[in-house]
Amino acid sequence: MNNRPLLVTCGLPYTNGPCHLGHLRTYVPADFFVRFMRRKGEEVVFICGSDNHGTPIVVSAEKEGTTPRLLSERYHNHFAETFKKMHVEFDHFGMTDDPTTHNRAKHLVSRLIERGYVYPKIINQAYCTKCEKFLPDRYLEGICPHCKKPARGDECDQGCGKHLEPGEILEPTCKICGNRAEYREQEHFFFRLSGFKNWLKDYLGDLKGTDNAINYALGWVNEDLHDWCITRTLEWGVKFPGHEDLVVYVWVDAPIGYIAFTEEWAALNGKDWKRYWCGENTRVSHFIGQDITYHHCIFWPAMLHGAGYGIPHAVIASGMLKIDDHKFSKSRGYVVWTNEDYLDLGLSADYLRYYMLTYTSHTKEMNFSWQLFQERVNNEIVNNLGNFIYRTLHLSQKQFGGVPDGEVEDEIVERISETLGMVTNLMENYDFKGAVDCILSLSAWGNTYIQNKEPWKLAKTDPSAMAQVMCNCLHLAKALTLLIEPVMPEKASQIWSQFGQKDNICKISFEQGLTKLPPGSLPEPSIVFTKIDDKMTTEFDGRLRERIDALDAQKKPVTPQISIEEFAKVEIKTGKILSVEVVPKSSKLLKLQVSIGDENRQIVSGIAQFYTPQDLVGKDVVVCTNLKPAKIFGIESNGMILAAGDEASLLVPATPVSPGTKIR
Ligand code: B3M
Ligand code: ZN
Repeated sequence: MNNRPLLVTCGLPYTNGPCHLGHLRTYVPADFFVRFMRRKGEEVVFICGSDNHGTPIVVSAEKEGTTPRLLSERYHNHFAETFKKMHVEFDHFGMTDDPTTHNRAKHLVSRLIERGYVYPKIINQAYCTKCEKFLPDRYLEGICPHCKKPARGDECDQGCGKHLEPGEILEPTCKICGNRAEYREQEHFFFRLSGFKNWLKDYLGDLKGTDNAINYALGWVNEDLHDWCITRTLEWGVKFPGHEDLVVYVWVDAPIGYIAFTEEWAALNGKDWKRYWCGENTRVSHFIGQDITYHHCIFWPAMLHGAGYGIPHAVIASGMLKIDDHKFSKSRGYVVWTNEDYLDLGLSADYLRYYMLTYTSHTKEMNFSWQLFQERVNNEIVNNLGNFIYRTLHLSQKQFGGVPDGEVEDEIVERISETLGMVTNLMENYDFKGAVDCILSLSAWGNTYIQNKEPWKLAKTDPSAMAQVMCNCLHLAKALTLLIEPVMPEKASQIWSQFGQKDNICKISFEQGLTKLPPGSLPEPSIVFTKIDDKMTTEFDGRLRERIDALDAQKKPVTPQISIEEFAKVEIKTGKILSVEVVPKSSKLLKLQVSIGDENRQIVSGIAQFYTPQDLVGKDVVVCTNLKPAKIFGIESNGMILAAGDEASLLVPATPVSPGTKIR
């Protein structure tokens, strides 16, 4: 146990689109961690909120014809509700556009200015002459100067992932109108990040969390650290102190939201926020997606240190998400929306939590597919954990009407305490998959135990031996329920009441909960974990495919439509081939003389591979007669014979018509 208060945060979702599984990859493990640490007896505050500033929000609001504030409120509520449904329970969920973050950001930035960490500099800013606008961040697209992949103004999102400073991107193009942007000089303000290099090296050496965050960050610090432009020419955002025409870059005020939301929580709960953010004794742990490591391991600690706040204790970064082994992509349909594609179909939030925690280790790339999801749920949750718990409750109920008299054997108590020790150790090392697997191994052990003891046979032969087995199994099943609650809170709470427990399982520590059940009756047990059947999987998978195919079809180039007047400009007539000559030195061309009624035309046609002159003489064909004359191989060609496909199947009238008949 640690006497430093633990503050856990999750990366703040931008309020410009709905929640998808990519988001949940950060929030579910954080919630699991918080619930587990609380059960261990730690004092934990769990803070999050929505990120309302920056160009992502402004660009989306413009597209939807609304204001950034209204858009933000809508998605803020959406995220707050979705997290609740996923049983991700923050103590507070704030908005960065609320006054607390504005004030805290002004205070922190002013501190950095006072302490000499901020300086002005004239820089080249991308400007669109057509839109008459400076183009910060996502208003700008172009090519990454480091890896040459397409990139956004402030980040190489499709390539190497590097942060880009204003003026760095190649081929800058306006996102609104597609015009090539030009660079104009403008005064901006820079944070002297380069001055923190040595401090950061030491800091990162002590930072706790996952290797995928810390090792990357150490690599970056050992390379070059550039000063960081922290102002933008935008209306929407936190005003830069002393300059009404500038706002701070969204990555300045967004993490400051973590502090501000703690202040809001503290004010509502009669606590002191400084305990969590000031001094040596803080223990802030940030859960983030791996793609925002730079901001959390480099910018943010330097800002906090520069302004005299406490510094983060740990950064825990989750690997990225794939859908069906394809790179996650909203525009290509490789996305699973948390509500529309999952919760709204009546699926269990707990099953998804379990899958997200166990598919692979937290730091690796996670793949979601409906087949894999079904397999995991059915084989692991239902057949292993659910089976053991239900069998235990059911047999105890049938034979004893509940908990029989008797003691729990030492072996069982030891197994549980050994598992708890291992799980604790894994959790402290942020190995969430390891922890859940360890819990499931205990339940697999329980299944083997009950299978070997065959208590159902003992019912007749040796009821007191059966009572002993059931005492052991009940104790184990109850411990498993407490252990699994941080993973599947809703299901665990249902099971908890089947053990006759009246208190909310969330509030029960291991110390209080790992006690022996008193003998006595239990309510009739019911099945809590049910399987996902093939029909459901096929249906859900079908929905995903349909979306992918529909988006794919949209992307195929479409031939523009033409009006009847435009079509009427093409003159097509029937013709009769009078004579045919081979074009010397050409394997493809034939020179034809064609009658189109009152006139004969010379036409050069690329059909020599498919027809001999004898095949063609006397044939009725279809000719475009108003094509501009052209020279092919030096021979004049005046018209075009129409043919279909790669093998030039000639179009011919179905019944005889006289040459020169107009085709309409
Ligand atoms: N709003 C979302 C992202 O880039 C961004 C996180 C802010 S955390 C302070 O994943
Ligand atoms: Zn433009």
